[in-house]
Amino acid sequence: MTELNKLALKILENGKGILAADESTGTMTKRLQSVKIVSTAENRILFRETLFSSKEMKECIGGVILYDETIKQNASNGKNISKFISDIGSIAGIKVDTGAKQLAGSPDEKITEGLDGLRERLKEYSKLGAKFTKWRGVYNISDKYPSKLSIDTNAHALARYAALVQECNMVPIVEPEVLMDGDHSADDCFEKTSAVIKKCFEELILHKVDLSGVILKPNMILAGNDSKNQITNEETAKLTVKCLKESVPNEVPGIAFLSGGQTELQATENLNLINKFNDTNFIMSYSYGRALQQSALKHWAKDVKDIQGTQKVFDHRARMCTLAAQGKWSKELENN
Ligand code: 5MM
Repeated sequence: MTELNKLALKILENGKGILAADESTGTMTKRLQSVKIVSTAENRILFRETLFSSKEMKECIGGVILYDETIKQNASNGKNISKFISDIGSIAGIKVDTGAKQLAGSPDEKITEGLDGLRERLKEYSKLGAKFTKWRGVYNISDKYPSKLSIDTNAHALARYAALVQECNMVPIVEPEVLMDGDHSADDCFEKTSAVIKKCFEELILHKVDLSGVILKPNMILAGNDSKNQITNEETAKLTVKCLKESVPNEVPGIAFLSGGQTELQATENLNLINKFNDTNFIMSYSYGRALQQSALKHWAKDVKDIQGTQKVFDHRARMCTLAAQGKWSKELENN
């Protein structure tokens, strides 16, 4: 067992998942403005520290993905944020891509940037305490998309990223996100997500990435938001497991889903069903942003001094997701 494999397993052990708190300043500003909070560096760290110091962090959250600004900030007790997180018993990670930009040659699609200077930035993040990293490729679905160009270029970038990250002894989270936007069917989502994931692994292998030291962060298989033909949660779970079983090499230790705009409840229920149907060796857990933070953010925005109340809301979400990652969640537990 390699050190990277041990680390990947540790992040996802015992139903633990990942808190994706890596919103770039632009995204975080949108989130804060939606609840009428001014987006200052102080407010951003205040909300995040409120979550990071919650009770369930220790037992439910194996890793926290940070953004460049956050990993350079201190908690209110003066500790560097990575140290603050590791003292709680979780592990700090860092988003290292610099965002999805217009793809030359196919301007309606995106290519994720950030490879230039990455080796040096990784060394800096490692010194700041990061043990794992994240890079997100984004794909949209329509009749002609994702194009071969988008699938190939994003897979290439993800593989170059992952190879550099492992060279720096950190675990790369590989996140190919096929978006929910549109009126496509679940079958389209299945077919296109499968093609995207297969190409990612083809490139990861070509770039000699140790697959046992990688965490995959995919979307679940869902019909598009605007589709009239929505599928049941059971169907989502079965199709998601089938897609991953067919597309992900066995060496990969763990899969941590993104929530992608699902409600907190839907993301939890689907993860629970996925684990009930999971007949693979992969750990199937979560790496949620919105599905872990939404309710807590709304609560906090009503009274930013109500730290305990906000933490209670977050703790419940984290506990429910961890139960779902073990197939032990139920509506009764959710409502108690
Ligand atoms: C938390 O949001 C992350 C990125 O934000 P930017 O677009 O500002 O870079 C995002 O990558 C996130 O980690 C994943 O999409 C999962 O988040 P959700 O909310 O979909 O679970």
